[in-house]
Amino acid sequence: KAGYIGGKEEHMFELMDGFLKNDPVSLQKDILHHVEYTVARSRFSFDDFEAYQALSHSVRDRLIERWHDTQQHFKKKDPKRLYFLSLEFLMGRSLSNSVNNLGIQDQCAEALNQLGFEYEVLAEQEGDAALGNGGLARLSACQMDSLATLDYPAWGYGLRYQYGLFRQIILDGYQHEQPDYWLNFGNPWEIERVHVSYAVKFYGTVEEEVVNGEKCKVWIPGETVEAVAYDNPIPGYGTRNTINLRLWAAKPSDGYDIESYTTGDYINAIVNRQKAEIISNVLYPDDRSYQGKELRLKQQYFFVSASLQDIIRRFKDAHGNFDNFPEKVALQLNDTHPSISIAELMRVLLDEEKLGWKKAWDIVRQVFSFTTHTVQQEALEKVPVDLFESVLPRHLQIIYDINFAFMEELKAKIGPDYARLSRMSIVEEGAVKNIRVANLSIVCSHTVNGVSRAHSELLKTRVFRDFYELWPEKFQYKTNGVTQRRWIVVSNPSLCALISKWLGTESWIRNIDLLARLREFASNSDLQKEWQMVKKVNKLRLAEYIETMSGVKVSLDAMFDVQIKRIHEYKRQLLNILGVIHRYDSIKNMEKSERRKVVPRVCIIGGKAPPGYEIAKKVIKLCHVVAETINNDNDVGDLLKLVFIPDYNVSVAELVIPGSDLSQHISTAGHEASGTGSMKFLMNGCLLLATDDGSTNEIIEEIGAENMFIFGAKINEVPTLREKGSTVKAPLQFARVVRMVRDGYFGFKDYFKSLCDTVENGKDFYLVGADFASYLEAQAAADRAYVDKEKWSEMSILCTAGSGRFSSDRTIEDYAENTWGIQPCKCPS
Ligand code: Z15
Repeated sequence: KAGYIGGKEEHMFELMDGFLKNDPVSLQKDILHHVEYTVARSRFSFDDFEAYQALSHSVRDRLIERWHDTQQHFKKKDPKRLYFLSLEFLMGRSLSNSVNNLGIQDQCAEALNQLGFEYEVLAEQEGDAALGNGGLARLSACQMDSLATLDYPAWGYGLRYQYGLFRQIILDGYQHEQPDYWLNFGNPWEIERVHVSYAVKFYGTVEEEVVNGEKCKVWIPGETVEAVAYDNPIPGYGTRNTINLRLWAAKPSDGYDIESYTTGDYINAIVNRQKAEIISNVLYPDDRSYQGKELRLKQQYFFVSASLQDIIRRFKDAHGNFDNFPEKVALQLNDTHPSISIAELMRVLLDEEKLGWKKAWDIVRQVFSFTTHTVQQEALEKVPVDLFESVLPRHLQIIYDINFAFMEELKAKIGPDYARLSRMSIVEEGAVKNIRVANLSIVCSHTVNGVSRAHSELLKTRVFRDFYELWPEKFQYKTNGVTQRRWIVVSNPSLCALISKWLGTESWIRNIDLLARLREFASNSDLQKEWQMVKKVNKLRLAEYIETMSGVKVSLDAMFDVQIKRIHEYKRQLLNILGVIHRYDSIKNMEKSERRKVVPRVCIIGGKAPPGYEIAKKVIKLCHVVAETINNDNDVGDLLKLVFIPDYNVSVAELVIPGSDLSQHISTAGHEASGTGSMKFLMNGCLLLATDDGSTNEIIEEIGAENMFIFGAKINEVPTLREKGSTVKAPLQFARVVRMVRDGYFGFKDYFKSLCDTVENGKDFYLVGADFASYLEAQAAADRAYVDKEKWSEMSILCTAGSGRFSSDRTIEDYAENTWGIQPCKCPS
């Protein structure tokens, strides 16, 4: 066999001299090797970035070894595998995460030290991989970490965007977008697989043919694009298992000759072929408004088609027919974005594998599980039928056939309730006919998951009520979680060390339930002092960052109050800013003597507005002008600062979260499906100021409402409050702060008019005014609590101690057991 010299495995090991070693000297040798031969710099002169590159390549080598072993082991055992399909993964940085999961941080630090470099400084050289928008995308990344750590035989599949989420530049307080050139300096964390590539087809026509006396449909595509695999190894923590995130890039296919009669023809032909790459060029930057764009549909189908070809090839390598496909393959749909894979699998089984409708359908409905991340009707994807027909004509037919069968089945069950039938149909009739991708996903999946308990209730009673009544057994929920490896161990090393010291073990990094044992020590004054020290160190780091980014000096004695997330009206950054204005106004109106009682605050806001979302962009501008006024007012001084942190992303979050005292999760009840930011703050001992939305009530169960600041309308109160509209009296303070903005206290009067209009004159869809009074009360309660340092520390410790349920390890185990039916498959070390 090729590669085996003399067919002896032992000899292979001799030649390789065993595996790469992780002692400092071996690491040092490898780093220098990569400086010379990979980075091609002299080992006598290289800078921090080049050292980062060389270190990364050394780590990458170790990942590749483990990756090979893991894949080999999976192949041998042939377990049921999970394929996690997602159009977005927000991986952030890889070096620190990989080094931590491999358990070689101290050795790397020592190796670098002797070469005159500092590990932490090198880790900072890395830019983020931001192939996603927000919560949904970071959730995928956290789940990949848990899948690897828990030894599950899983693969991630997605798209390798040339440009990730835009860079946010703030000029004069306005957001501007710049392309994210993340690949310009090379990417050591991916392995290009030029030989793993598949043809993906678009457009064309469908014809009927008779093959062996049987009628069948043949798709004659009009365009072919090549999908090339890029593998991103995902190392587990405390295990050799290293799984794969395979991302597809579009390349022109080399299948056709070019016939040209002039030089111009020839040049144009090449240039046109190059346009194929557009498909994987850029990530769509608004995560919940879909405009029925052709490119978006092509992105979805492109990654899904390549992934399924890859999955089916792997399956066929080990199995003679499709009988046990459902026992070997679980396909997870991360939101509706990859749902075209349902029609694609059906098409492959029907048209290519010739299994016949019944058998194909039987397989399809056993393999897909679908997770939805939203409660908002308008966030549910729809694809215009015309568009579908032009890009994927055969898939449209298949969807029609699925829908026909479904409608028949439904009619037989519920009778001629046409209103309901039309609500549940996969095809939306009307002026513009649409495919309802969510309906397709529900009909064809064996399980529909929500992302928190409250979300699941809303799915059952509102969003997908008709479907729940038809198939109650399909509906489950898995409350989201985040990985403690990144969100404590990597981003908050001092807290990590402190936790391990008090628990007397590091096992909580794999077994998060152990965190609960911190409760025992919550009132221990030694722990409290050390806990405060850790917070102080992290606040210092954050304060330095704030000063560099915005020039504002902040006091470490102030409470750091943080809201970082995408900017959306429903997340109510406006409520936060109006609250800050109220605080400012109150301080201004105080006697000097009264001011001494004010608890100093640093209010920190960060997040990106979707480029086309005007109101969200105005919120950013408002934050800047209010900050300008407050931060330069000598009456206020250190009592209040407001800062906007530009270009919020995963690595900024890693810096900000550990340095926060209080964090805000203040969406209008019934709008945030889960929220995962809150979980990261909890793990880091930050108190939450939150509405009863998304996963908040599950957090309350773990932490206790007495250790949180909960306010605002409850989910069930929201519809009534909305109906009452203008008759709900917003408090006087609310009218006053909105008036300040309207009257131009902070300037830009005309510009902010439309923003103010969203919360006044009976509109206020997101109930900013209705919740304002209770918001201020919750803020006041936070002030009172902050004054008592011991009490605050105890609450903070209890937050960390109670955060265990919100580890993605728990989420993934639940999925494995109750949705995917997969077992761990541990690679021997
Ligand atoms: C997104 O980040 C989320 C939902 C979506 O429908 C889209 Cl398109 C993007 C978020 C939810 O808003 C958030 O509540 C949830 O925690 C997160 O997905 C992960 O489930």
